[in-house]
Amino acid sequence: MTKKVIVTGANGQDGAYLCQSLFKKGYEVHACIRRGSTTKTGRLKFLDIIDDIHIHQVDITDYISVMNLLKSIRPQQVYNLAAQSFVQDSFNNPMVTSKINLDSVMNMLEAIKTLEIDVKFYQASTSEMFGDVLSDPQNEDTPFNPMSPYAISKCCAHYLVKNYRIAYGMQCVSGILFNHESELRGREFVTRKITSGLARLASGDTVSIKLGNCDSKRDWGYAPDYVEAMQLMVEEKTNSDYVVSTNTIASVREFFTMSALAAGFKPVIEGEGLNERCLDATTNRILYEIDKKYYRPSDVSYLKGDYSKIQNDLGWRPTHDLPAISEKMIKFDLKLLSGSLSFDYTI
Ligand code: NAP
Ligand code: F7E
Repeated sequence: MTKKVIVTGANGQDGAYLCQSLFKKGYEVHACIRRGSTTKTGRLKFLDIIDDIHIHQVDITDYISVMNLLKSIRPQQVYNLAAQSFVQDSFNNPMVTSKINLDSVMNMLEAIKTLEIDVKFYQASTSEMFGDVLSDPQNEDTPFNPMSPYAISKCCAHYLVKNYRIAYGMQCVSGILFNHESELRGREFVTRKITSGLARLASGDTVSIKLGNCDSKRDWGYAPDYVEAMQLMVEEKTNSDYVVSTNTIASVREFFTMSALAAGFKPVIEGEGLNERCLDATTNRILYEIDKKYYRPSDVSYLKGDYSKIQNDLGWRPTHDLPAISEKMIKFDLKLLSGSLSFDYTI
């Protein structure tokens, strides 16, 4: 029998890759998208799967809508990826962030319990929950120390999933995923902001990129690898949470430098603090400058994962290192600017 799967946040970076991967494996994919004046399906269209999956416009912050969705589809698996996922925005909009990131999880779990559906539920937890880290590297036993409304909403959702598993024996797991990027990454996140900005500069534009905290270090992986990890977690018989990471780190500055080299620049960094900037040694043009508006009220300075558990239990490991990811993103952004490729995830 064909397995039915619901994916929320289906037109996000991970949602789109996940829908594509699930469809290719023969699942009946029900893609859940938020209602708006226009339906945003840009990534699903780009991956050429829009006609292969079922699209549902549902407000997952509304319990009745979630009940109706689950009742009508009766899926075997639910991947809950919808979120206000931009950490910086969570400081400006903490209530909206909590509503989507926590209430929707409560709605899903409560509806599954009430309907008594035999379903495996996946929650998109995050390395941001480790926050100001309390041990290094971070694994499944590392205590949380969240530093933003986003991270706090995700911690609450994480504990909620754990509680439904313990209290009601429900099949629900959380993947604690470290940062993962790709050609389909949103432009507000620093990696894509950098690669799209560098492509713009390489194509002749002269306005420098403005960045915030370049000392920040992250464990960056490749999104298509990470959606495979999600599926392994959902397919496994025991209900266990897993860290998904690459076990390597780079600073924002290091990511910028490798991306600038991939775009054909010769980056030279000078100055410190707010006076830091990066020049191209060949043309003397400014590639980036610091703008304090991109600093966060409280930032996470360092995250490094340990993926031993998922490697040992489920055989998962990352297939892309950061220079390879950066090069893919730069090439993609250069193609978009030259017009040889067309993609707009905002529609
Ligand atoms: P993303 O690209 O921002 O996608 C999030 C999706 O959620 C978008 O499609 C968005 O819809 C949807 N959404 C936002 N508000 C909604 C609402 N009120 N109702 C319904 N849908 C809503 O994020 P991502 O990178 O794919 O991440 C997927 C999930 O993993 C998120 O839960 C994120 O918090 C979590 N996560 C991400 C990372 C990472 O590094 N990428 C790491 C750990 C955890 P629109 O398209 O309409 O805006
Ligand atoms: O920031 C610094 C910024 O916004 C990374 C989400 O997917 O991963 C993501 O959250 C770092 C931060 O990602 C700029 O201060 C410097 O320290 O790309 P980001 P994030 O906050 O790590 C986690 C795992 C998630 O769960 C989230 O959903 O880069 N930084 N200058 C900047 N960041 C941005 N966005 N823009 C800058 O100009």
